[in-house]
Amino acid sequence: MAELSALIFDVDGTLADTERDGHRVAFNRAFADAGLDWEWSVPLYGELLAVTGGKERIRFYLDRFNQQFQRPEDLEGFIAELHSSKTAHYTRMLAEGLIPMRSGVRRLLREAVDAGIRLAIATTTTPANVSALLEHSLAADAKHWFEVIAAGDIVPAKKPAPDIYTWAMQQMALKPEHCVALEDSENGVIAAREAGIHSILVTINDYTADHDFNGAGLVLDQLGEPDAPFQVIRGEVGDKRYVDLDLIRAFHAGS
Ligand code: XBP
Ligand code: MG
Repeated sequence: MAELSALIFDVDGTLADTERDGHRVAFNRAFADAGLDWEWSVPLYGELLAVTGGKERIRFYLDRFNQQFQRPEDLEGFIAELHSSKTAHYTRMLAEGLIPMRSGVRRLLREAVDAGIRLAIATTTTPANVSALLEHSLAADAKHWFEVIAAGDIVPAKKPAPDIYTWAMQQMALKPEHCVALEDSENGVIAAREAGIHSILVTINDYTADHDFNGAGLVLDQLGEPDAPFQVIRGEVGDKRYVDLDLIRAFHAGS
């Protein structure tokens, strides 16, 4: 049986609930700054989340929901500028401490670090967003807990393409059977699975609760804490009430 060597974490929706009150608000602020009357409501943003990557999402919005917009000649440059303004807004919100980590995340990460389990991040979001989230919502030195931070445009094809997971595992010289992936969305599960990872643990959130998680062995509402247990949506947890390394090892061994 393959040994468990590493946990690979998605960021948005998994480490923290960043989308509705973070990314979405930052996009809207960037639009307002640019003099655009675009407003991404909570339900519209749910539809836009079908496409990962902020620049890709803006383009999807124009293609699908705002076809009447007069596109500038350099649409790519226009989107890139809007997106960099969005990143500035988003990282400022993180620096203000507005987005907490999800339940159980800090505890599990600390336990993994102490046990010598290797940690990585595989996300489609911009690297600056990951650094800001880790620093302001986790710990000043949290970036160093992770051996590899695979993020954003480091690979051209974003999730559900497997590339970001494949890249992270290559950097660590690790085979997929030694990894557990932690995700919150269908696109993330497809990406991890296509990269060859069999042990995929999902913690859902409001935007992803209805996704198809057939590719994941364990689906929970949250990692949980001793005084705030998880609810099991799919999978076997024995008598566990929150996710710790014991449970992750048992899950990995059985998948
Ligand atoms: C995250 C995303 C990202 C963020 C925005 O998906 O889709 O696009 O919403 O980030 P996942 P940027 O959790 O599957 O990695 O604007 O920096 O692209
Ligand atoms: Mg996610």
